[in-house]
Amino acid sequence: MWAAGLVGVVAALAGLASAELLAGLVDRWRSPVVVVGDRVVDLVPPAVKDWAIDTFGTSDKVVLIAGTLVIIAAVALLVGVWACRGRWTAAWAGVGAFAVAGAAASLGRGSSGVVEVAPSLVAGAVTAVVLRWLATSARSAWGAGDPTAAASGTAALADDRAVSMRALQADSRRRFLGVTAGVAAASVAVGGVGRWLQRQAAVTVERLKVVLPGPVSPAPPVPAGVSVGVDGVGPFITPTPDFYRIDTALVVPQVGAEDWTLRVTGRVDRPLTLTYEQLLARPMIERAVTIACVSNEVGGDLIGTARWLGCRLDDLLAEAGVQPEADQVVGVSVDGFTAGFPTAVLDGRDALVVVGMNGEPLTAKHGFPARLVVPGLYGYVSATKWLSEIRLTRFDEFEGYWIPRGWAVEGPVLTQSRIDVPRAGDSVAAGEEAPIAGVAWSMLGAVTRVEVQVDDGEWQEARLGEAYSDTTWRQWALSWTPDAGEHTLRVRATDDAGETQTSQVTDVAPDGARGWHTIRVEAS
Ligand SMILES: Nc1nc2c(c(=O)[nH]1)N[C@H]1C(S)=C(S)[C@@H](COP(=O)(O)O)O[C@H]1N2
Ligand SMILES: [Mo]
Repeated sequence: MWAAGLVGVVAALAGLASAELLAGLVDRWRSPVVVVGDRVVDLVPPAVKDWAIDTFGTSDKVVLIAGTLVIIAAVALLVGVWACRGRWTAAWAGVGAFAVAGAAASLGRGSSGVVEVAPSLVAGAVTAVVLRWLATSARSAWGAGDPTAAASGTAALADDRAVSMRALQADSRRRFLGVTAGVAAASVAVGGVGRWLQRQAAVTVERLKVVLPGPVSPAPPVPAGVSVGVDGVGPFITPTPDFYRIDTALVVPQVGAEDWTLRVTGRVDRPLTLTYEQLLARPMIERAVTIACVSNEVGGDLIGTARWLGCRLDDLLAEAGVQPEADQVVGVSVDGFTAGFPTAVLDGRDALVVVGMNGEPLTAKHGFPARLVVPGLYGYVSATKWLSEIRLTRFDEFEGYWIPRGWAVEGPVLTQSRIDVPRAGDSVAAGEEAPIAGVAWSMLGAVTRVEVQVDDGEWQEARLGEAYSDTTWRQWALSWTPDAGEHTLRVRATDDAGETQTSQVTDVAPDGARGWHTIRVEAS
């Protein structure tokens, strides 16, 4: 009996898993279990619905799906028994009824056409094939064509024949169990992948539906003059698809905005909870800000500039009422990551609870639905993505994620400059004019001078692109006519406080890389 039941349940599992996978792969296709659940919700009398909501509260959907699965499992048991007894007509009818029910349900509510029945029909077909296969294997393992009849048949057989028969059957039972376990495990894996893909798609669709409010204070337009017009020096605003991504997440968290909230907690007079809608309703400002990773090597590309849309963090915290003993603002992510910076950093600079990046809702990779961006600080102490909580605390009571792992408690972005053109190892034409160009940043002051040294010559002042703001990088370029041979190029920036970058190279840990970006090129 148990083997027959197992056959039915595992066959149903395989069918449902294939449907989940299809629903994950094709946006318009939906999981049969979910569509059936939807139809039940549509068809059930209001009184029953009210009772369900009263009894199960917000878990009513979970209960509904669980209930659907229990019914499927019960019928699957029965179908398995029929199949193992060779009552194929009944078995096929059972499988068919479910495929048809799923198909019919998928034609209901918001259907966009007849192809939507595909997951249910495929589920039915896969179930049928697996059922046939496992039932046949079970029948040969249990002999007498009927595993539901337990061992009575074999026990009746006398002497030697019975013994060898039993050995043979023990063997094929092991094989049956192995195959069944394999099919079950594969189904769970396939179904899991399908659910995961569906979740991704759901958040993508939700994100596409978001209409961002306009900013009460837009970012000043980017003048053409910010660009030095050299090919190979990136655009001043980094396109989102090219923007560096750094985080500890193995898979990008898919956070839906619908049931997401942002809480302001800890050492505040009035803890706050905002829904996504409430967050969007706050006055939004837009600012172009360059953000960088502390792990950016000298010359590295873990830096980018975007137009960030968000509400002011200082306003939000003022509303919550930061208590005087709080000295740290900690962003907490839904994935458990934390990053903290001094409350003193909120000195009027445009620290934002960001919802938009370059005119669109944040992408999942960059923190949808919301993240922090604090000009002047490395991401690891400030730029929490998939933000769920802003916690006011003290440095002597809380350390952000990277601090116990050996990184500095405070992470102001160091002044740096980078040569983008030519690239290290490039060969350039000797005797022809070629530009040397790149970007430089000083995140709270301004870059006032960039100098380039060719081999051991004099430092030459580069032409600077127009300054945009003191929280964005600045492009620079110098024209150069190389002699034939190998050359070493170096760059250094000076900020408005008169500080020139140190030549002393340091590792990225614990507080960011120092030193001059130096490359070698060949002119011939
Ligand atoms: N939830 C979460 N947020 C995070 C991180 C993380 O690991 N998890 N990494 C931070 C670091 S180290 C950096 S440099 C920035 C990078 O932001 P980006 O991926 O949007 O460029 O995100 C910050 N926010
Ligand atoms: Mo970082």
